[in-house]
Order: sequence, then C-alpha cells, then structure tokens
Amino acid sequence: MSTGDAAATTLFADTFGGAPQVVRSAPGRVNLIGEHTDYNGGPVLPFAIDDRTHVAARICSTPGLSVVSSRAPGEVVTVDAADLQPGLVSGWAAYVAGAVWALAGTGAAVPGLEVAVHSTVPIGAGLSSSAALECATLAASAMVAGVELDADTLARLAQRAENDFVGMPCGLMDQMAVTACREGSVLYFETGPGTIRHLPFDPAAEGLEVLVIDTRAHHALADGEYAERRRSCEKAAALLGVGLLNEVSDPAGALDRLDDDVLRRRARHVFTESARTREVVRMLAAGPVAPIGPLLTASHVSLRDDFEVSCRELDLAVDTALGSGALGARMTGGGFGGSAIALIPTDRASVLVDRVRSAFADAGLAAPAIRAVQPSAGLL
Ligand code: GAF
Repeated sequence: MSTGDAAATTLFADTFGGAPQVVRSAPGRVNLIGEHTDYNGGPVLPFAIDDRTHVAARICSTPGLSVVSSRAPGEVVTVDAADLQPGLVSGWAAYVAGAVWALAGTGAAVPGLEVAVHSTVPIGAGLSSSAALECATLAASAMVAGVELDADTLARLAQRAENDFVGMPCGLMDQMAVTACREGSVLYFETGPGTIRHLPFDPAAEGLEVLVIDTRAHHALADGEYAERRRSCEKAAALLGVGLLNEVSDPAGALDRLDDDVLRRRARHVFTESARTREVVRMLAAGPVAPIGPLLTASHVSLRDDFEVSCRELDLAVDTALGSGALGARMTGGGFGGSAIALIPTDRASVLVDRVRSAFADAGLAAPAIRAVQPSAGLL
C-alpha cells in the first residue's frame, strides 16, 4: 500500500472506525501545452504529476454521505441523500458529492457512503486538485457500488460533476489527464474526436527537467473569467458558422471575418495554440524534447496577450525562468494565478529557483513553491 493510501486508510479508521472497502487515488497534472483549447474541440498535452488524492470509502447503512479530509481531520461533513443535488453542497465536499451524484445519474444504485480523503495536490495551484478529487471519488464509489466504468466514461462523469454540480464550466482535459495519463508519457488528447495517444516524454534523458513554479496567487475572479472566455469562444464560433472553433477549416480567413477585436484575439489564441500543440506532438514523436522550448514560450505570450488569462505573478515567473536559462516557459492550467512550468537544463535549475525566489521577494510577492515534476501514473 502506498503512503498516501495508508494515510487515507488511517484517517478513515480514526474517523469512522474499522477499515475502508476500497482506496483509489488520482494525480494532479500539469499541461505541457494546449491551453484553453479543450472546450474548443482542440488538442491538449498534459501529464500527471506525483502529487495524488487518495479516497478511502465504505458502504454504510445511512443513505447520503459522510466525508472527512486530512486537511480538516476533525470535521466530518454530512450530506443527506435528499441534498445530493446541484447547489445544495458547497466547499471542497461538493466535488465528492458531485461525483457521487454523477454516478447516481447513470441509474446506478449508489449506497450511503463513508469517505476519507487524503491529498498532496495543492489547492488553487492550477494543478487539477478538483479533477483528482472527483475522479478518485468516482472510482472508489463505483467500485463499492459494483459499477464498472471505463476511463473515458469515468472522466466524462467527473466533468459532469464539475460542470453541473459544482458549477464550473470546464472542458474535459483535467479529468481525462488524471484518469488516463501514464508514467513516463504525456497524454495527447484530441478533444474533438475524443482520441488519445501516449507519447513517451523523458526530459531527464537529455539533461533537462520540468519545474513547476506555484506562484501561490489565486485571483477571486478566476471562475467568472474562465466562463467568460468560454462564452467568447462560443460566440466567435457561432459567428463563423461552426459549433466549435477547431472545426474552422481556414483559420486565417476566419480571423479576417471577425470584426470584434476581442473575439478575434480569443479565436487567434485558440487557432495558434492548437497548431503549436500539434507541432509539439510532431516534435516529441520525432525525438528530442529540447526543441519544443520556444513553442512553450510562444504559448505563454498568446495566453498573456490574446487570451488575457495570465497575471503579474505568472508573467514574472515565466520571464525570470527564461532569463535564468529555461528553454521555454509558460503558465499552465486555466490561469489568473496558479502555476507556471519551465523546461530547463538540470544544471541550471538551482539558478532558476534562486532567481525566481529573489524576483518574487523584490516585487513584494509571497514566496513561490518550486519543484521538479516527472510524468507519473494516472488513476490507480
Ligand atoms: C482548467 C479547465 F478545467 C480545463 O478544462 C482547461 O480548460 C484549462 O483550464 C485550460 O486549458 O484547468
């Protein structure tokens, strides 16, 4: 049993007494490239990291849910069966309740559950703590309910939990990443046709590493701004006569047909980011990792200037990383705070860490958390 599974099991025993029937875990993720493309039918290229969320569960005789987290070990949240409805559960327990609600929505007979959660995925860092909690809960609750779910169905149910129960209109990247990623690979997910491919990704073989810089910035407007970007893309697609922006066959001509400057820039980001992502896929399939660096940086520039989802902290992290020898750097995830990634020669990593810390201190910002990540396993 892994340390995380053991921690969830101990929390379960301390809270509810006895042992859980199952323990499942799902990782956080970083996205190498392909940002704000998933709800536009475009490609994404995430990989799982080794921070995980572990969910221990057991059927109980009382309908509804009793949930505890190692982040607040003394506080058991109870949800009556009648309250397992969108809008009636708030806070972190909504992700657990939403997952159980989505499973029940398949027609499965979901029993009353006791659930203990232990997670090392940082919250608000743009590393998919929500999807990890939803997917691990779905996997655990399906198992105790005797329901078999394939990876694709599980990811889509988790997305439904987040869209319709929690109320965040996310795409499918995060749930698919935490479910389907494999150790040593990035996940090439073409969200339009729904195809996935695992591409080996081994920066260490070239003396490189991927650093995650968690800026610790989390802007309160983030969810509203995300929804607004999604609406803009849908509006641009409707004006161009397609369902999703990635269905446009002639991106350059399409941009000329968009009169509104903001919509044109939003669409331009989606078109150029999709092209960059497929170019990175082509490069990784051909061999070395190092040449993808400039495409990562171009992605950041597009997210900053055209899509306008970066912020001061992310720009500072990226600019300082590039000035410290990174081959490429970009924000990762939805933006408005959260984390940046940098691809850097391992022998320059400590220089980057020192310089980013100093730059944040000089700017009067809280100290960022910086560490190397390796492509890790998905749902276990
Ligand atoms: C968030 C969302 F949850 C994803 O679906 C994706 O849109 C991402 O932002 C941006 O690429 O993580």
